[in-house]
Amino acid sequence: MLKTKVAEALNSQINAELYSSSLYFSMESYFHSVSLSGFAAWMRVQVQEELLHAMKLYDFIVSRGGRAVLEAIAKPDADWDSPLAAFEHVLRHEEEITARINSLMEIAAAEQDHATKIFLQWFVSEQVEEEAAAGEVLSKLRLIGKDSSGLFLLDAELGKRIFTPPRQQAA
Ligand code: OFO
Repeated sequence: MLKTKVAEALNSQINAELYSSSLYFSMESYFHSVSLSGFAAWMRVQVQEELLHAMKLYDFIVSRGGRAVLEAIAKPDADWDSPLAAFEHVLRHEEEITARINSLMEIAAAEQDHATKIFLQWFVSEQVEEEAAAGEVLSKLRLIGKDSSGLFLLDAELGKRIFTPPRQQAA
């Protein structure tokens, strides 16, 4: 059975993951509005991954006899000054999520909840990948600068990203 502090922290993380999903859905719409369909496709995969993160938390809470409680999701930004500004936001956001996962891990450790610590290890590793993926696109955008042909090449590259369905992911 989950202790109250751990259950509350896990529930709060469901909300954070749903917000991440909403933020990236909003970015997908922004990229469509500036005719960068590859960036938009990259964001759609990100939306799906964030929903998966929320569902993993939900399933874990339920499997431990807890009750998943859903709350209102904050309204995400709708516009960014440039693709660079959007990806600066992505990296900043992922760093905030990493900090949240780390503090969740500390709560689980303080409560001596070893099962939750093991479960959260997947999120710790995932955050390394999330920050690396955002950082890579951000670095390329900085190199590209105002070169529109570079931007279109990156758009084509990002458009190749595909979502790996949950059953094929190492969980
Ligand atoms: Fe982007 O990793 Fe979840 O929130």
